[in-house]
Amino acid sequence: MISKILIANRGEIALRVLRACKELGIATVAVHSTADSDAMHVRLADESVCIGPPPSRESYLNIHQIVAACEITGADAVHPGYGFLSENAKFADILEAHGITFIGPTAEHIRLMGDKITAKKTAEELGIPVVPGSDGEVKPENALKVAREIGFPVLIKATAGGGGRGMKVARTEEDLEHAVATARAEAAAAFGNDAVYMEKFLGRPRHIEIQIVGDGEGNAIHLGERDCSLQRRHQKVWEEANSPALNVEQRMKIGQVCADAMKKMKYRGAGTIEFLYEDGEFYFIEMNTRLQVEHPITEAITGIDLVHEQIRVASGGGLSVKQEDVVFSGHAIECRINAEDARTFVPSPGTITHFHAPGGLGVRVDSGAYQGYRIPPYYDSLIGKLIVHGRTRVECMMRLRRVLDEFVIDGIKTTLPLFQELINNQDIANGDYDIHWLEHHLAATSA
Ligand code: MV4
Repeated sequence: MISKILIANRGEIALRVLRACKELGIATVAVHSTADSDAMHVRLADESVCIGPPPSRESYLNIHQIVAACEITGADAVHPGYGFLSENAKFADILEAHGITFIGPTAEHIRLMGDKITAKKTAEELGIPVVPGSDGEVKPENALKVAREIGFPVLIKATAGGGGRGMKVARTEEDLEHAVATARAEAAAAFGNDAVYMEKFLGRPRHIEIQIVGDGEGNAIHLGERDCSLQRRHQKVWEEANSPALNVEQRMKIGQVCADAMKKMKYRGAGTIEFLYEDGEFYFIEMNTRLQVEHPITEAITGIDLVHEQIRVASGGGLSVKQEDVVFSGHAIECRINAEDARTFVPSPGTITHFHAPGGLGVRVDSGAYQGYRIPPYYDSLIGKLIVHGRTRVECMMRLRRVLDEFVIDGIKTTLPLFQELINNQDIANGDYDIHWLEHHLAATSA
């Protein structure tokens, strides 16, 4: 049984995990860089350890410091949150070697899904629909043959990539050689690995992801989908559960395909299986072996605390709920509040002079920010998440409109004005958008 959890993260997710630990009566250890000494989760944790100077590689990514903090405090488990070391297989291995429970999947499964080619092959073997494409790595000398078999347009992707980095589209045979060479060069520069693979390019898909949880022993459930299509430069901005594009039959079918796949894998912990969705078809693109930023909208429509599930499973306690007991109720939307200009997205660190979070039925604000909090410039710009739930999408949107008017964050620029624009947009009201909609909207409406 886990008695003390070290939270190897910062910001809103560190606070979120801390809250789940406290509810379970588990002691908490916060770690922080010198830039985060005044962070909310540090104040609320039972213990805290400074693990280094502000740069992430010297603090939140410093495995030695985090293991040392476990030794000093006697933490017997680590929750990695998302980002940082959350999908670092070596970190998982090192913790296990020290007899410290990594609250997440096995290092083997992290590695398997971290390589985009093995991830795709595994998905296909497990019966998950994938994008038509090459059977593994594509070399320049066989790129044309493979592209002709797939059919143009094709997309070249970095094997070690993810999150959209190092992707190149080739629309015709004339584009191909240059696209492959550029993708390989960018992959080598970004990931130290120039291997690329090829897929049929989908032009106007939605980005739909399925939440799963497995107990590591062959049980697994799905908790429905999240539509994350409203993105800018691969940064999600607004996410919804359910997707406006899916009906119940589609939801249950793709959800069960994913749950069955996770049973076969004996997957342990929370995970998200990412799809592109176009013309009624799902195409696997990646699997994330961690908790995601947008997990609260799934919690809102199912009533299930995903961090509780992660901790239960890591303790060997199994899943708290059977698939037949999972009930989807209502609709939820998450707006990511970044310390950025709402139009240019230029980061806006600084001190918050006024912070008034909204409330009421169906309103959740996950944030470590507070009046007087100084936002450090060293980390990503996410300062909080606004999650709104309603019995229907219409009720959820009505509530979101009221909440956006109520939310006050002064002293820095934030993305709140962007959501006040989106909540009044007809395409958004109709749920009529794909992965390119937001960038097209921003370009079309910029001065
Ligand atoms: C694609 C695609 C179109 N066709 N694959 C971007 C990051 C990574 N998750 C995979 N991505 C894409 N893969 C094929 N075969 C379009 C994208 C893509 C995208 C995917 C999801 C959400 C936003 C996106 C923005 C640009 C491109």
